[in-house]
Amino acid sequence: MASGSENIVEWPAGRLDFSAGCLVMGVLNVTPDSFSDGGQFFGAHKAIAHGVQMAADGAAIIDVGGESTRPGSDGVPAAEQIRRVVPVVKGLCEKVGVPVSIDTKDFEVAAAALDAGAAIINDITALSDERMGELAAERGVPVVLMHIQGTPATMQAEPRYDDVVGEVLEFLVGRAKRAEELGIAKVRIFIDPGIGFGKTVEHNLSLLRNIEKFVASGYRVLVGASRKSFIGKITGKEKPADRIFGTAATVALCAAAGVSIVRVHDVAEMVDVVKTVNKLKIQS
Ligand code: HH2
Repeated sequence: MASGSENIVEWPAGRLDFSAGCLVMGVLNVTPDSFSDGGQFFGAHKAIAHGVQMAADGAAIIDVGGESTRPGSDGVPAAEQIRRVVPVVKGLCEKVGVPVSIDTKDFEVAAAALDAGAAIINDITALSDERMGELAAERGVPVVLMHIQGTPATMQAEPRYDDVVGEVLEFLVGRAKRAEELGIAKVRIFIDPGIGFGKTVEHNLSLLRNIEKFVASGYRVLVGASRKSFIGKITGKEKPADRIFGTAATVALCAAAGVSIVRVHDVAEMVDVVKTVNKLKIQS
């Protein structure tokens, strides 16, 4: 494990300390239709209260999104995402001491969220709109670059790879290098294999089994497997909220493998998992 200052990522609007190991990012979907918690936090008041609770439960980042990207979803116009997320980002930034990230593929939404106080951009299309990268470079904020095959509307129709691990890793390292060219410091780049985004159950399992290869890339890694359908397929749990123990298994595996951030819905439970695995790992 890296030591000293390598474990601190600092930028004008925030700071993350990885010296204990993996950190937890709490999911805050301000949407009526997200796959696991759609409608539960749709409304600024409820959303802010949930974000405050997740921070109190130990989340190191709160990830706010105004558009569901579940399989088959069509997308939400930028103006509507802005209407949903900006009051929540503003309210949360006043109330919590941890960085807020904005989960969007849309440049206008990212810009509005950063103006409202967000401090990280989480882009499921890995800067497919390069204005997003320029914005991150200009503001000095970290970015999460995620892999997706296709678009949410079509991605689960027929995902295909010759070598899922090799192809996803090559894509992400390519996008990370491009982000560096756009002026984003390497320490502020997180790569994410995009569990469930254009992947079969077997593809997801291969990516998780080989997550060390992503960690070995030299970029920090984020994984979002929380409550996803492959866990339901393995455990027989149809309701996403019943997939907590399955999620915990993926979180433990990722934390043990050196993943820097796990993106989860059940923050209090996963903070316990991460804290325990971080302690079990031999620190050097
Ligand atoms: N997964 C989802 C959304 N954003 N971002 C990253 N970086 N990695 C992920 O795995 C990821 C993500 C999907 O989960 P959720 O936000 O709960 O669902 P929905 O897209 O239906 O809102």
